[in-house]
Amino acid sequence: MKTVILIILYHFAAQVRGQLITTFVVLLIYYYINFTTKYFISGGCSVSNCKINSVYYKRMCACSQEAPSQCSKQDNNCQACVLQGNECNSNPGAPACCPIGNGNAYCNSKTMKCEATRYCREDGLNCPFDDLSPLETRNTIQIIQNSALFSRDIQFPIIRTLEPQKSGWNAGRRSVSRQRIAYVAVFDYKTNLLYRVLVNLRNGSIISRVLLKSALPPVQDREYNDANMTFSNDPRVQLALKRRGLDIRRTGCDASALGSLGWSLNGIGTRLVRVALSYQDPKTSYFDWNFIEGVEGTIDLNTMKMVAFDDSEMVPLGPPSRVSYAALKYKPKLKPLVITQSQGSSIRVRGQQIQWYKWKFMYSMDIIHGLQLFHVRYEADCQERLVLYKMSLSEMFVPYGAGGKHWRWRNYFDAGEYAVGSSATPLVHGQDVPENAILLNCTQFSTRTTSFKVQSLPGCIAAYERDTGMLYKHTNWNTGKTNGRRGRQMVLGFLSSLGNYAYFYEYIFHMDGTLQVNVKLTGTILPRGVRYTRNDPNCIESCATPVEDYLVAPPHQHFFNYRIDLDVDGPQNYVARVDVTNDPIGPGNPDGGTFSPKKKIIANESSDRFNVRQSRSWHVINANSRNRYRTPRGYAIKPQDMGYSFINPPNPFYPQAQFVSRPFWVTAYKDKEQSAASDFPRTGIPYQGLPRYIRDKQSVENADVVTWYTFGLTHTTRPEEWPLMNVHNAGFSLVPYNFQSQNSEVPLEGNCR
Ligand SMILES: [Cu+2]
Repeated sequence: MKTVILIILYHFAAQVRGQLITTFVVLLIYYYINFTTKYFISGGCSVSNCKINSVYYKRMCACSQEAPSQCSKQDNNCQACVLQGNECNSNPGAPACCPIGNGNAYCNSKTMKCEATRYCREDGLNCPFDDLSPLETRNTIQIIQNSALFSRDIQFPIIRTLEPQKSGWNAGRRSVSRQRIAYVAVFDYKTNLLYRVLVNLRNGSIISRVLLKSALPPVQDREYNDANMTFSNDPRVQLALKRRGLDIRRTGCDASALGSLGWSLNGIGTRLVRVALSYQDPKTSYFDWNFIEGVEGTIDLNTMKMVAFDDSEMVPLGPPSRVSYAALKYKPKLKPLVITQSQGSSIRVRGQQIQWYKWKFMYSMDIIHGLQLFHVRYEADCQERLVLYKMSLSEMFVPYGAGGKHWRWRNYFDAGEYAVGSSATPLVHGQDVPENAILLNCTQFSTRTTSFKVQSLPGCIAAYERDTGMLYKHTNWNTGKTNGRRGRQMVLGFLSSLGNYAYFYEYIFHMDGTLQVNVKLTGTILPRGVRYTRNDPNCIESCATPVEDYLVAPPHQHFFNYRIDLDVDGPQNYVARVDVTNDPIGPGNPDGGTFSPKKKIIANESSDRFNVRQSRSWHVINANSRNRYRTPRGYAIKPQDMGYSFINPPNPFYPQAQFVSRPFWVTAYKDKEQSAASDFPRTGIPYQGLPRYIRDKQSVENADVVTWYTFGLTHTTRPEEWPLMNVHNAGFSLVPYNFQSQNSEVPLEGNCR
């Protein structure tokens, strides 16, 4: 057929143009036909012959899975796997060749042996991924303080367990599986230098001390306090308040990290915070972000001196807050709704391991990234299979859309600059989480003073089951008989209270293998003082949403980037973009009404855009593990809240917030690549994090791949969100796609359950 098209095209083109151009055009068209035909057909090549021309098609090539086989690189033919014991593929570069029915097996490229993917011990003990206990944290601090490697004036912006090297862990290296190492970021005030220090907690020794060049740490609690003191003690501030007739004893300071704006103002290496003032109503116990507009200072944290001060606008104060924190008495008009589990919870917690229904995983609480999941497995096709090696929030970015010199700098990197995990607050039964929630503790340390307070924070994480209504329902039209089932989910979450906002970060485990990420946003929106009153018609045009007299709420965005290390039934995966498009009109589709999903394999490290029109999603697939229909098992990343960034050049935050420019990124796995905007977003060097990770465009085919996904909310504020804001939800889902062979929730004869 293609040859016929080729001859017709050649004949037609030769009438129009010269022979050389004709040959070129026809070859181009021929290649296109050849390429697209193979490119868009999913399902793989012949079971006996994988010889093909297109490099893209080769990637889709799959040999028969009835008997273990692989695509030979020498002759591009499918050849049977010669499995001697647990030996795997001996043909480097070709797909791993581990026995079928052992979905958790993978080919160790060093030993060339099929090995079972490793998890932490089922008893939940002695896991090198476990968080540091309060005692271990105190010991770590003491070992570093006693080492004489630093000056006496040091801070510990990050203390966490050093995550085992993935390849070493998967290979079962004894030294890795037994390790207990603390990772510490040590900031030396005297030298203004940041170090990465590794401490061996088994023998109390320091393993290494590495200078993190050009990196700057997140602002510490102690520094916020000191900056606020510097600001409020400055005579210029006191004069500014006097000018406004305000009592300094009723003001509160609010210091914010300046991030990239800091170094664009004063050069790389500068650590600046900007301090604004809020007025505290004497009748209530809290000042509720009632900003005193027009008074603002910039403090250099290294010298603790005010390097810039502004006292310009005179703006009326908003009215006193009507929220009383002391007397929050709410008498519901509704009858009680009590959640009980008379036979106890179905959730099993052992150490940091959790098991619920068909799910097994471990969690950890990181000071920067918050709640993290490791080694997530789900029982599919009667077998426990790996889904994720790790998933965590990697970075969060909140840019404000308000102009003016006192507002245009407002943007927040909540993970890298404010440490999401450090702001975890205890959860309350019956308020934050239901009565049946299991509350878990975590280690928290504070640096509000020079003495480090390490404690076990009770009720820091919650795990609970909840009813989700109908799971499925069907009525037989002829007999009238019905079949249906009730749905349930397990939620694992923690609450981060950061400034005016509170975020409840949730992982929601569905019965069917879906793993949903959801963030509940609540708290109070940041108000801006303006000259106009709520009833002034000018306000609608010239300022943001009025929420009180002389107060408006500017629009802003919340972006959340998750690092998703999917290991779908093993670490060797590939990634495909899936778009739904119309099929070409032809004999089987004469009226053009057919449409179907089309896969395009992502060959190299890269980023991708949303495409709502084509219902774009991204699939992570294991070509070597197949369901009953020989379809490769996979998981889909399904977008839900698609926020488009308004941060463009020449905005100074653009180079550092690159991860919000595109929602989806793919990288080849590297232990050190954990944060979308780099480990230390205050570094001052632009285009770090994801743009840097993908720079060498490494191949991500049949490899250990990592996906990064950003979802966002564009928050155009409403008066209904004032003075406190009801929860907004935002997130995305990981959905099993050919991971199972059927709906395993429907009880069927012959099923394993
Ligand atoms: Cu918001």
